[in-house]
Amino acid sequence: MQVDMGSERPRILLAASGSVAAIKFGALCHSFSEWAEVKAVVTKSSLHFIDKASVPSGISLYTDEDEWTSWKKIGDNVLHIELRKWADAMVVAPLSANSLAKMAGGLCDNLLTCIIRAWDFSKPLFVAPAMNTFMWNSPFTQKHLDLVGELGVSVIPPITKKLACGDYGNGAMAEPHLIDSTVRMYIANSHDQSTNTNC
Ligand code: PCO
Repeated sequence: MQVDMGSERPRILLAASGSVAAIKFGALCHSFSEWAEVKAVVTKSSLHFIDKASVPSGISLYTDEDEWTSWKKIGDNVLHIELRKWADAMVVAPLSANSLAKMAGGLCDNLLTCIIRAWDFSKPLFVAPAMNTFMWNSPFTQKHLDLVGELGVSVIPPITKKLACGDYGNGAMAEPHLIDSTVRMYIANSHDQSTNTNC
């Protein structure tokens, strides 16, 4: 059955941070662009793993460099604020251990974390963590997840499989189709609730 989300496609900001799972970012962009208007934000470390050619050509891809090359004088738009205003929802996939820690502490030292620091938490923010099992099982992780959970961030949990280093364990990013369907269903349900006046 087709999901009716109204005539306008939702505006989704897709972001990648520096985990090996960023190799799947292109696939994620393809999936989301089938039903949403997508803009992409990538960190410097994520670019180590992302093949830019895998991102559909219709999707604007923003990096830290774009933040300040687009600003010249007082009154000019600031990119992280413009993207925060533009998006109906944000999805960080993969979310690395480092970016999770920064999020939990409110640090903002790159385009991605500046958007999160300025985020309007009345809009959905999803994260799909990805890291080695030892990092996932570290007590830091639960503390950081609790902090971002209190802010209203939704976590799409990692899965157990073979990791980048050859270890087998929990910490692999959820599959792109699951991230896509989780976000899509959430947005379709929110749309249904806001348009259903009979109950
Ligand atoms: C370091 N980090 C990781 C990142 C999480 N791993 C994954 C998967 C990939 C292969 O399917 C790498 C995408 O294992 O999301 O492995 C580990 S030492």
